[in-house]
Amino acid sequence: MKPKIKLIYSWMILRSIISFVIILISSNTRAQESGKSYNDGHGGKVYFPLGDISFADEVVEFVKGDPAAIEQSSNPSDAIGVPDFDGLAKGFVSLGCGGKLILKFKDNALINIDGPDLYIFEMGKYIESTDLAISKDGVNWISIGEIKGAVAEIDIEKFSKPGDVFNYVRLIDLKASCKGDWPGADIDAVAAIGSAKRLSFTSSVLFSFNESVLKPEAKKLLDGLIKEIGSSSISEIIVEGYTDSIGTSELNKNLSLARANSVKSFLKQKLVNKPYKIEAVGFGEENPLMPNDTKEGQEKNRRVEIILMPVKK
Ligand SMILES: [Ca+2]
Ligand SMILES: [Ca+2]
Ligand SMILES: [Ca+2]
Repeated sequence: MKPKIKLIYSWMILRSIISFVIILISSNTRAQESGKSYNDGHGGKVYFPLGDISFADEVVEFVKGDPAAIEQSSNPSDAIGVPDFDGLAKGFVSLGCGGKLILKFKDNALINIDGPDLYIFEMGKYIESTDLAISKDGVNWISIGEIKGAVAEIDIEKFSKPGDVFNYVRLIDLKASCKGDWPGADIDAVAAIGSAKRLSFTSSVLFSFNESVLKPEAKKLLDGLIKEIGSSSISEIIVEGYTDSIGTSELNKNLSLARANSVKSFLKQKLVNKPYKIEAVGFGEENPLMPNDTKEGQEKNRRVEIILMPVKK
C-alpha cells in the first residue's frame, strides 16, 4: 500500500472506532435518563428527574374530613403512584373538609435540590389550600407552608440542611371549600422533584446472624449496585443500617452502625477513584417498616438501605 493510502485507511478505521465509542457513550447516557414529564392537571407539565419512582409509595394514615367526600373519591391509595386522574371522577382522593393524609416515599426520598422540591397534583379548577409538612421518621414534622390557588409546588430549601433526607409528607386540608360531593383538597398524586433513589437490602443476605462482616455472596450482590452507581450522576451515598427491636437499643444501634460501616468500606474500596462522599449511619431499631411483633416483621426491619444523592444542579 502507498503511504498516503495507508494513512487514509488508518484514519477511516480510527474514525469508525471514534463514532462507535460515541454511540456507546450516548446510548449509555440515554439508559441512565429516567426523567419524565407528567401532566399537572391544569394544562401544564412538570418534569421529574427520577421519573416514576419520584411519586409517593404508601399511605400511612388517612383521616377523612367532615363533611367527607363521596365514597368513590375517598380512597387514599388514589394519591399513590403516578398521576392518573381520568378527567371525570376517578384517580384522586378528596380529603374532605379538614381531612388529613400522610404518605411515605419508599424507593425514593425527598431532598432539597435547586428550585422546587415537592409537587402536589391537586385536581379541580383551583388548587384548594392545603397545609404541608415533611418528616424523616413520621414522628417529628416540619411545616413547609401551603399550596393554594395556582401554586402546587414547594421549595424545601429553608427547611432542610445539606444531606437531609425526608421520607414522609403530610397534607391537611385548610377548609377553603367544604361544599358539594368533593369537599377539601382533591389529591391525585404527590411527588418529589428533589428525589434521591433509595435501595433496600435485607440484612440476612448481607450478614450472618449478629455479624457485621459482609458474606461473600453479599459482595456479588453489591457489585450489581456498584454498576448502577457507576452509570448515575451521584454526589453522595448514604448507607443506613437498621435492626429489629430484639435486644437492647444500644446493642442494636451499634450493630446497625457496624453493618452500615462494612457496606461503606466495601463501596469505598470499589469506588476508589470516584469523588463521592460515602456516609454510614446506624439507626438501630428506629423507623421499622413493619411492627416487630412477628418473625416476618422483624426480618423486614433488619436491613441496610442505600441512598444515592444526585448531583445538585
Ligand atoms: Ca416512589
Ligand atoms: Ca429546593
Ligand atoms: Ca392518582
